[in-house]
Amino acid sequence: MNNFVKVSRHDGVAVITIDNPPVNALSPGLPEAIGAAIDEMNADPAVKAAVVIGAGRTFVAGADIKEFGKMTSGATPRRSLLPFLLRIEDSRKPVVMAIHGAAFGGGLELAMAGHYRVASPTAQVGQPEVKLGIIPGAAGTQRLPRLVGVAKAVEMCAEGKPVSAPDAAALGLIDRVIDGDLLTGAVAFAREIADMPAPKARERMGKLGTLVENAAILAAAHDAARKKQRGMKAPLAAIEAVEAAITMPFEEGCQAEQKLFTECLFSDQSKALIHIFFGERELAKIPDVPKETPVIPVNRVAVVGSGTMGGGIAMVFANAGIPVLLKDVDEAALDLGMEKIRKNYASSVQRGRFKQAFVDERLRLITPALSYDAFSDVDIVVEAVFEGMALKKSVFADLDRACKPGAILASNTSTLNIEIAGATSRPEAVIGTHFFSPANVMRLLEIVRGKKSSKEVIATCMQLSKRLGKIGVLVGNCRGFVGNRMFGPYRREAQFLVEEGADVEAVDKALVEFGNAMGPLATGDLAGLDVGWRIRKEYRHLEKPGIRQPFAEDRLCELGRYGQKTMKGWYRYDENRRANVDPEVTALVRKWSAEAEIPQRQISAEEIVDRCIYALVNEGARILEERFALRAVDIDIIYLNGYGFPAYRGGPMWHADTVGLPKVYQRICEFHHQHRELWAPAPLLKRLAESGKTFAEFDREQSAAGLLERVNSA
Ligand code: 3H9
Repeated sequence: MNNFVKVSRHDGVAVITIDNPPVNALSPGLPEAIGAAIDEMNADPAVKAAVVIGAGRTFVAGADIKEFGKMTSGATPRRSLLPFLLRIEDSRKPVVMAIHGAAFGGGLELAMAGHYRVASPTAQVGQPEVKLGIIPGAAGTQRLPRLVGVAKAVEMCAEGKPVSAPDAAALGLIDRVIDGDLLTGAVAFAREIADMPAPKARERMGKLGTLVENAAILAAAHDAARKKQRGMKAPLAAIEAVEAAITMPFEEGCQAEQKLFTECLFSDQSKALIHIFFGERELAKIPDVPKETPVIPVNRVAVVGSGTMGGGIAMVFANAGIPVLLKDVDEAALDLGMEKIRKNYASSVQRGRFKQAFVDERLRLITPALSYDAFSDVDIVVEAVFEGMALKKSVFADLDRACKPGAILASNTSTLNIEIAGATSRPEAVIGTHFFSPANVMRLLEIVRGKKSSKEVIATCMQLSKRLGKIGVLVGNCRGFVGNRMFGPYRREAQFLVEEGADVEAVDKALVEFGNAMGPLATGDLAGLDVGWRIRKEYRHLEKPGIRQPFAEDRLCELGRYGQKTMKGWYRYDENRRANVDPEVTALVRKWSAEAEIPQRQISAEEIVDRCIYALVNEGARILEERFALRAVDIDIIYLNGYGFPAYRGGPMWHADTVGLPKVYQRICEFHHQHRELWAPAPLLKRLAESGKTFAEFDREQSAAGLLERVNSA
């Protein structure tokens, strides 16, 4: 035994406590220690049963994910948990698994090797491996269907969603939910069953059924996986592994699972998703804003502007249980805003996302306001009025007067410089909180650091993002911040491609096949082509003369084709918002291109993807070097959560690493040669490519050398 496991005795019951902070992951040496403790318990005549419990905040969060990278790179040999789990299941004396916090992945597989499972009411169990691009690899796909039936096992293994302890009890996965002290309850339970036979999950057959009986379940699971997790291999592998539980004896089923697990583990998809898992946990680490930075308590908030964004943001706060004032300039605008919020909630109830009682309570938390009178009470205000510097500055001057000292003044601006701080007497309290549309759905929140934003204000917003169920990423204050600054070149290339002869739907199709949630042109139609058009008009003076600019979208806007809102944009929309190819657009663009003397040619799907995706990568590399993002992985997370980039490709920067930076750099050089200035390779990309390094290595080196300076707020 070793430091991972402690054994104590409680009146004939051995208590085996797993202690591997922070989440009791099954690091090398830990399973061996549990196995040894079980052997010891079996050899001790004074002991009749064992309880296995986790120290600290959780039972076992699964295999140690850090080990996977070492295994796939060949640094450490592949380890199997299966023999240890069999050793537990074959114990002569019963083993009770006592679960609090989470029993996830290998943690649930460990629990299922025990003879009984008890849990705290708040505990959760699950097989979330698919979210890491893998499948359960320690007989989870074989024991779970034996305990809960094929339908639930397929759902849990292919979708990865956790199940609460009471639900798991109803499924037969948990034998007793214990109110009060878990250890006391688990020891009492162990005494109750000590003299009974120890049931083995692997021998249970009652819930499995035949392949014919399960055919419809498996077919539906395949369909759902292809639709909801498009492009991902692990969900399909998980279904195949559960199917093996039906068609093969346990041992053979385990072998089939092992084969699928190994294929998934060594895939690029798994490496990408593991990169994101650790990246999401890195986000909170801001070099000059340490964990201990004090935060401002947020109990009441206000939102200025009840349009689509403002209303959505008010819902985000209400959904988190925070009372919110929603202000607009006149009764009519406010009524419209509140009506939209009610409609949004009603459709959530209809779709089964929320219960009516929850919605009623949330609506009570939103108080409409026509003046700033009640603003003296709020801890943070989010301004979400129309984009336009003059208006924003005047709102901030009003807020400065109306809000109490110490209140945070945040702007939801998406592109304007947050130097609106200058309109207030408290620039340290001013910050950007860039929500993505629809705000109540999208997880991303760019937190924009102003030149003078204080550390407390930054720490508060980062913490608040978690409370709101968002992924907060700290970014610097440049035009477009990180996400939209990169989106500009990406959509620019999409337009250029159409102007050079590609069909509108061919551009979108190539990027959807790459894995993006939507194509760039259809995305423009959804967001409203007029939004970018207005911004471009405001910034036209910044464009360098003589450099090619896309024209098609501006011309479409001049014709009143703003996208879905006018039923016409790049596509023509029917009353169900279905996009149809519009020959009129094709003819118009061809005519405009001829007038501009742009040579027309056949363009391959490969070129479409390279032009659009490498435009993201090149701009991302500039942002990184200019320190408007702290890490390459921060950029990746922004793209996954705000722009529908496929998670299994790990984000644009990780995707470039996977393709190989020399290859990406070379392609960008070709585009530079063909298309000139706009494609000048980013110096950082050039350096990394020439020295054989990756963005991930750049992140690691910066972090190890303490070079992660604060994000650029210039
Ligand atoms: C698996 O089990 C495969 C099996 O089938 C067996 C195959 C043979 N490993 O999330 P938090 C770290 S695959 C290593 O902020 P929370 C995390 O990086 C695994 N490290 O806490 C962070 O480190 P740091 C299947 C892990 O309270 C710290 O712990 N299991 C692991 O918000 C705190 O994490 C999963 O996918 C791990 N398994 O949430 C579960 N888990 O402080 C993954 C966490 O240095 N984990 N860390 O940044 C979770 O879902 C959440 O961590 C959990 C706690 C809900 C447990």
